[in-house]
Formats: sequence, structure tokens, C-alpha cells
Amino acid sequence: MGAQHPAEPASTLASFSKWIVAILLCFSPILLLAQRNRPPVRVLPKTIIIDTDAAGDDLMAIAFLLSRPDIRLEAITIVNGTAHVRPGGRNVLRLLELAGRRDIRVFLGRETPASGDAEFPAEWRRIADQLPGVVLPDASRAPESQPAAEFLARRLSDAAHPVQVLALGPLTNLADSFSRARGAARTVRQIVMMGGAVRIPGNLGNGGAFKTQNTVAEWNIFADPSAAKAVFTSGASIRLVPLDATQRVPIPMSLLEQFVSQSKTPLARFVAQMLLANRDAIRQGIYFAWDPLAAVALVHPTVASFKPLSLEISDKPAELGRTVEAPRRRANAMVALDADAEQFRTTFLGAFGIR
Ligand code: AGV
Ligand code: CA
Repeated sequence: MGAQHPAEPASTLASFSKWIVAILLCFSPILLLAQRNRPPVRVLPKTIIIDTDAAGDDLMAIAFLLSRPDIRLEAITIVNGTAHVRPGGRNVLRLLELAGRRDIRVFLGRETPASGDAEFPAEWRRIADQLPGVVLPDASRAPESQPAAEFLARRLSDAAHPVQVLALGPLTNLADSFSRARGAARTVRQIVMMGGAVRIPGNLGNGGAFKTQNTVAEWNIFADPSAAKAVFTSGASIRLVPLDATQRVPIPMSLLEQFVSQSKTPLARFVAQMLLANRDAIRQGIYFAWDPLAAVALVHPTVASFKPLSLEISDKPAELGRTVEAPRRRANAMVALDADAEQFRTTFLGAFGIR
């Protein structure tokens, strides 16, 4: 008797666990199938701040990130660039209104670069300020009164709540924030930025809107080269999406057509309007996914092939703002030299529920 008793619970346990195993085995193919059809579940969304100069493609990049459930967009700061700061801020607030996101604060940057007086072409600025052909609701609120650089300095220094920054215009606000708060460059989790031209020509002369001999600089860096220099020497973790990558992703007419015919959300319909407003350039194959590619690369870095490089910002007058490789120095950025147009397309469309 004494020998049998202790054996009893063990054998009950053994048969019980056999049942559990059998049940699990029955369900596992179903569970696996169910999981295959679901997007991977991210426990914590990525917290990001966007610094933007509010050109049309900046707004499309923002619309994309607003449509991604795995992104927590905490704030948007406006930098002087393609749009002027106030109209740019107003348009971003209108886009947030459309998205029903009155919780995302908008901060305005200064109206001049850290150095120099380079300005984006007046016609591009007028288009970005006024958004012809695009209908957005009025904004029901104003931007924050705190200046962008002050907000960034404080927020990026908060080591307990690290944040990623998506920089889509000149680097004036980021440079200002780093000079205000020395630690910010080291505490910011990562800066994903669109800018520069590394192994290909620049884009200052594109469209003939700007006359210059400088064939090597890209607009975002050229518009404030000393700010760019400050950011590239700051020690911050940088993921750069230069023209080398964006030139691989011209927006095709077929993408415009898909947005026009398949949009089901207000943000998708906004992108459709924005693409329609640029249809001539799209038809000519000269409208690239500049900032949208950087936004997709923030979510899925595999959309581009990143390589560690050491980059310096040239201050030579003939090549002001050029991103120059300094091969013997330690790498200061992960740089995208190529991109996958097909992956861009499916990820960008997919966020808006279009396939
Ligand atoms: O140089 C690329 C940057 C990106 O941040 N911008 C456009 C994107 O917002 C400047 C730019 C290049 N070509 C342009 C630009 C064009 N045709 N119109 C407006 N901006
Ligand atoms: Ca931009």
C-alpha cells in the first residue's frame, strides 16, 4: 500500500500531461496558420518625433507613419526649408486634423538657417506653403509656443524615454537642440534622415529652378551646411537615406493610379491628391520617394542597403553642403547606397490598406 500511494499522483500527472500534449498537437497547425496571416505583433510601438520642412512628400511620409499601428508619433517639429515655417506648421496641423490626431503637438523652428542664406526655390516654397490641388480641413488648434529646438533639446535628453527622430528637411532644429543640450546627441536613440548625395551628383539644379555651379550637394544639406556638420560630428547614431537610395525609387504612375482607385481612408485619399498634384513630374519619372523612403526605412531598414561610412560636410564654396566620404575615419553614419523599389511599394501601399 505504502508503495502504491506515492505512485498515484505521478501517473495522474503523466496522463494529464499526455492529454495536454495531444490537445496542443491538434491545435498547433491551426495556431500556426492563424499566426501566418497576422502581421508580427510588436509589444511596444516605436516612439518617434518627425522634424520636417513640410514639402508635399514630407506630408506623405507623415501620412504613412500615421497609418502604421506600430509607430507612436509623439510630436512634429517644423524646420525652415521647402515650406516657410508658419504655413508649413499650419499644413501639418491640418493633416493631423484630417487624421483625427489632435494629441500630437507641433513645434515651430526658427525661420533662418544656422549659417548662410541659401533658400529653396521660391516656386517650390509657394507650392509647399499653399498646397494647390490639395483639400485639407482647417486646423482647430495652434502650434505650441515653445520653440522646436527647446522642445527637442529637452525631449531628446530624456534617457528614460529614448526616441527616434525622422529628419526630413535641413538639420537646423537638430543642430540647435544639440548645442542647447550637450547630451542630447548621445541619448537620442537614432536619427533617420533624408539628405545628401554620396556617390552620385546632387540635386540643386533639378528642374532648372535654381542656378548654381554646385553639382554635388543635395538640398537638405545645402540649405544649412553648418547645421549638418554639427549633426554629423555630434556622435549621434545616424541612418542616412541620401539621393543614392531615393533615385532608385521614382514614384510610378501605377502607384498614383492605385491610390486614386483604391483609397479607403482619409489619409490615403490625401496621398492620392498629393500624387495627383505632382502627376506631371511623376509621368516624367522625376518625382522620387525622397522622404517617404526614409519613413519606410525607419519602419523596415531592409528597404535599403545600409553601409557604415564616415561622412564629412564640405564647406568649400564650389561644393558647399556635399556629403564627402572620408574613408580613413571611423564611420559616423549608416548610409543607404541602394534601395528596393518593390519593397517600398508594398510597404507604403500596405500601410494604407492597399495591395
Ligand atoms: O532633396 C530632397 C528633399 C526631400 O526632403 N526635398 C524634397 C524632399 O522633401 C527637396 C527637393 C528636391 N527636389 C524638389 C524638392 C522638388 N522638385 N520640389 C520640392 N522639393
Ligand atoms: Ca523634406
